[in-house]
Amino acid sequence: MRSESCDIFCNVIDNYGDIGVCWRLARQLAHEHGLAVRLWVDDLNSLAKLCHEADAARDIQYCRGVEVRRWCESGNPPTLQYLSPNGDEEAIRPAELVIEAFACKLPESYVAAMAAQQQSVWINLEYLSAEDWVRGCHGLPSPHPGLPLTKYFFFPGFTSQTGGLLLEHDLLARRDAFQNDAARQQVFWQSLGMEMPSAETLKISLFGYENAALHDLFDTWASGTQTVLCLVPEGRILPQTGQYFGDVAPRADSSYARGNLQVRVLPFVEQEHYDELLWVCDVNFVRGEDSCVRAQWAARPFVWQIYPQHDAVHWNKLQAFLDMYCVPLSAAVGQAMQDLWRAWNSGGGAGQAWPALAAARGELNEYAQHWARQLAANNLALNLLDFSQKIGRMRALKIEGQ
Ligand code: TRH
Repeated sequence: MRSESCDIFCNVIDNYGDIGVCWRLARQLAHEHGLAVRLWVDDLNSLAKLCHEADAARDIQYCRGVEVRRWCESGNPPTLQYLSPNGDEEAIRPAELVIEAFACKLPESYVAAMAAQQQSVWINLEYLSAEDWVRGCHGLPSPHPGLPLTKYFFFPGFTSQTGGLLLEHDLLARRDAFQNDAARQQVFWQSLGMEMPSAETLKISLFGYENAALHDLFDTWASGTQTVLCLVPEGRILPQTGQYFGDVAPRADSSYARGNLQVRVLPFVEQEHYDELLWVCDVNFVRGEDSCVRAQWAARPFVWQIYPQHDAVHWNKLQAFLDMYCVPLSAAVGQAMQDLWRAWNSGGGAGQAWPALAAARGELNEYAQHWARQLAANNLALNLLDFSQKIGRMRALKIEGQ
């Protein structure tokens, strides 16, 4: 039997990737699979950026069919604040499926309740990586050192030996409908207060962290022969964007121009609407994890700024993805992609690497469609539910056999 209830625990470290993945998964499990989902978040302000109806001041609320709870521990020993929907303190009742996102470490009191009740399948949902070792670790058990409980590692990924990627059941159909509907695209541009750009304008979305490679890329776009419209969502790359145009206080709706480059700063939109930005653009610059996956579903050429880690291990992760993605591409196009991605992530040389990638857009476009179609068969939410069902069955057999 499939699980009917799910607790997802999310510890927001920084940025929007942790909560972005958890919020997307929570909505999908609730909407497409009918689970009663509780999302426990320690920083509700981050969720409110992705879902404007979320109220950072409330301990319990319902947003888009998901029960959202403040993850708060108090007392000695620290105990999860576990309230009934009307606000009364009550005993912890773990869900049938428990997802610990990105090894966020569940509250001890919650783990003790799982051990006592023996009703839950406990999954640690890991970060996405194309590295080889992932397939050997996906699905591995990790027995608790002191309690009769096992946690299972679940790795998202790009091959059938991994847990796949988050994909809403109708996303690709919605993307196609949007991309074939000029009137809807017009509405999108109007919502930004802009006219629909001409077909000759190269439209680029640019979501990124601080990046020393930006000005050099802007120089190339400004001095190029094609008009470039660059849409920059508010965020960490904004100060450098403004700086290029001499603006010390850039903000949503600021617009700039130099040579053939036009730049427009966009407000950070709700998570559901970010896809539309990717769908209207010809090339998408993305970062972290979730926006990178969405760019792959958008099936347009994209450039990934990976989340930088102190020990530089992110370079292995970046290279592993490039190695996997570029295999079927012609040598020249594969090289163009590798060069621009490495330049963009190393903080220099992106302007020089750009023309080769721009020239490769035809092949990259076609391949991006193929890549998305091929990945779509490996759906993370479905895999997660199948996996937890299998673990639940194994546990039931074990209990019966005792
Ligand atoms: O915000 P990020 O840099 O998150 C990162 C990574 O996930 C990284 O792996 C993690 O370790 C670190 O956080 C802590 O990038 P990411 O993953 O793309 O998440 C951004 C989310 O924001 C994604 O769900 C898309 C969403 N988004 C909107 O909802 N509206 C917007 O306007 C934009 C630009 C993004």
